[in-house]
Amino acid sequence: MAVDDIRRIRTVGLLAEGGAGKTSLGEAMLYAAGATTRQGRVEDGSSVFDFEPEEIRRKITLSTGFHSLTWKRHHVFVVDPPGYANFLADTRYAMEALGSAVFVASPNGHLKVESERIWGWANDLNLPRLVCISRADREEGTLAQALAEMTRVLEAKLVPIQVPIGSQANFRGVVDLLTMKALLFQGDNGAVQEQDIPAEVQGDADEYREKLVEAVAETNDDLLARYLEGGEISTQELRQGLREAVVASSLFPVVYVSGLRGAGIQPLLDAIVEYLPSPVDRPAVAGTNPKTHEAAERKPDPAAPFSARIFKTLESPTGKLSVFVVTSGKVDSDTVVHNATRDTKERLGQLFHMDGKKQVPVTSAMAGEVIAVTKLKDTHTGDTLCDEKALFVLPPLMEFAPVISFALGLKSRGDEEKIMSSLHRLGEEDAALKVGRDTQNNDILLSGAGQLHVEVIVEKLKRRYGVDVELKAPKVPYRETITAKADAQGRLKKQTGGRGQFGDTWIRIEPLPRGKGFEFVDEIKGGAIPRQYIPSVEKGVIQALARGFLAGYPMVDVRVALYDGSYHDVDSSDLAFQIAGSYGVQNAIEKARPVLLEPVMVIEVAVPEENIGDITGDLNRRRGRLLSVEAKGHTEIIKAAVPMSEILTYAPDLRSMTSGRGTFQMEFSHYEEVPHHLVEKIVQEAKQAQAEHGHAAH
Ligand SMILES: Nc1nc2c(ncn2[C@@H]2O[C@H](COP(=O)(O)OP(=O)(O)O)[C@@H](O)[C@H]2O)c(=O)[nH]1
Ligand SMILES: [Mg+2]
Repeated sequence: MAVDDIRRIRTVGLLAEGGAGKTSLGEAMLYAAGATTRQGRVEDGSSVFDFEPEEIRRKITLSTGFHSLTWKRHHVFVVDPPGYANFLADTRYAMEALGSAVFVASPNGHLKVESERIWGWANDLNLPRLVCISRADREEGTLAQALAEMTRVLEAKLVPIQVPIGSQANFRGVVDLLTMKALLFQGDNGAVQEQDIPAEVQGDADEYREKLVEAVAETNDDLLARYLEGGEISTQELRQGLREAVVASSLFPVVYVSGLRGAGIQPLLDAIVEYLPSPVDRPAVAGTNPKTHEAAERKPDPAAPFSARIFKTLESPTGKLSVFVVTSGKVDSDTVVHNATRDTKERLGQLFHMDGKKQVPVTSAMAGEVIAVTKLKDTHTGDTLCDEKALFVLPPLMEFAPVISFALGLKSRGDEEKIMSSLHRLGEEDAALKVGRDTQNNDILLSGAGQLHVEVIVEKLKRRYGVDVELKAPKVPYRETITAKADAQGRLKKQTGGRGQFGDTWIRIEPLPRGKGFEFVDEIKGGAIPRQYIPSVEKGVIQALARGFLAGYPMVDVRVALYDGSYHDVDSSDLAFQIAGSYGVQNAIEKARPVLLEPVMVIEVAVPEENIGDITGDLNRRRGRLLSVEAKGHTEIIKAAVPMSEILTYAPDLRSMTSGRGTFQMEFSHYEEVPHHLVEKIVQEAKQAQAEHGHAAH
């Protein structure tokens, strides 16, 4: 359906940790609004949001889904992002497109760390939110418990606008605290029938009505004065005051549903159109002028110059699909726009709304609309598109550093080019995927947000591009260095038949501070080695350092000085001096007490406070060094420096230690010497790997 009145647009995300019931709720909303003819289910793979085979197989959302619905002449863009930690980059980017959200929680109010993180992002983005308690047909918990728990963790002003009638199997309706009427569930499409409030919930209803009036009055001076003087506040004034408070993100109304059963969905849709903002209720967005770098802003007003953010890229049967939300102004199909991030022109062809995997053509779009276009030339996730005559660029999207790397085992060498190009295409739609190379054996390294993430990438490689790879154990990029200064001779003298080979070098090696890499110093005086052979020596030295000494890992943080040597008029050559240089440095290293270095990560673990003892104890056993422990609400944030080798497969361990409630992120910090008692094992393993590698090559 074309959208004509911007005040009737809602761009709503379903937000929460994985498993909260977002996708099921989205399906119930579509069905209740008549956008679908039957309610799709995650469990049987019939959800229009989770249509990718990798999602259906796992029964979880891996990538944001989209669908529109129409409710009471409003056009609602429903955005359904993932909630699991491995896929939160997609969630964050989708949130940049939203105008508001429905935050999904459970009847006991317990929130996992992902939910807290997402709530925090919603605060950063200033997103108005309804809190929707779902799964009320199945799970235990009273309204008072849910409120207490969520208020404690989120530190937000939650205010029920409904109280539930019955719970679990007996959950059969809600009291609407604005009309003070019971709404009893009818059928499976979210419909309700209005009745008088049953006696059993009258007490709750009166109590929460009073709290609602008070909460709204507190946000509005006029209403507050009247409330304190005991004056009457009409239901109309209450609605108006509530809407303003919600739009300003100062109150978060709480409602009850069962997504799976479709119970209470029509009142939820009513609340979405009544209380959540339209694009014009949202503040201007801040950015800059890419030419002058001056601060600029754009109002979400159809009359403002056009600007839009690409927040997602995906592959579809019709080619690359770029998804953007219009941040200001209006745009038509077949328009030339400016890519302000890359300073290039881009032609938008046909504009589409997305209904699951279906694309619905539209002729134009205005602020708040979620739009897909195909086959953009050089436009990528995060880019800003704008009017050619009114340049404007939005700030870059949040970066997500990878936390785990796997080497890829190829079924055949010839596949390599195909793998790289396939990975490049997957990288287009997945900002958390990074591709690199192992410096030791040139293996392709796949890095991502966690093991599950990388496994999903491998599945997509196979399904979409027919590329079959296996994941090798995660790799630790060890390094080598020396701890003492030493010097040695490196000499090559060969006399085989005709012309001989001669090169002679004296080399000194000394340690440099961590992170300094490599320095080569030429201290040759009086032509002991002719000028033209000095770069040859350096080349030989570099090659020898790259091959390592103890376990074949690159040697770093050394200064190598060439201070003497000799040559032969006929037998000296570039190659002879390369070899002599490499001999010299190897001989010197042997005397310079070489050691192994290992990468150390800084990890930040967020866990419920009751787990803190287990987590710090476990980090200790992993040779971790505690840096800080900080309470954030009822979550503890533990920061520690831990050797990478000890924390390669942390995700499943953390999951089992915290019953799935902990999350972590980590990044590389620095290199440190491997403790003596561990060196031998690493050296043995490296030698074995090299031997196998060598055999494989034959
Ligand atoms: N009984 C019941 N189960 C639900 C409800 N909502 C979701 N579920 C189930 O909870 C699981 C996770 O739901 P899903 O919608 O995929 O959650 P998401 O990860 O937040 O999108 C699925 O097995 C659903 O069938 C509900 O309202 N009632
Ligand atoms: Mg989902």
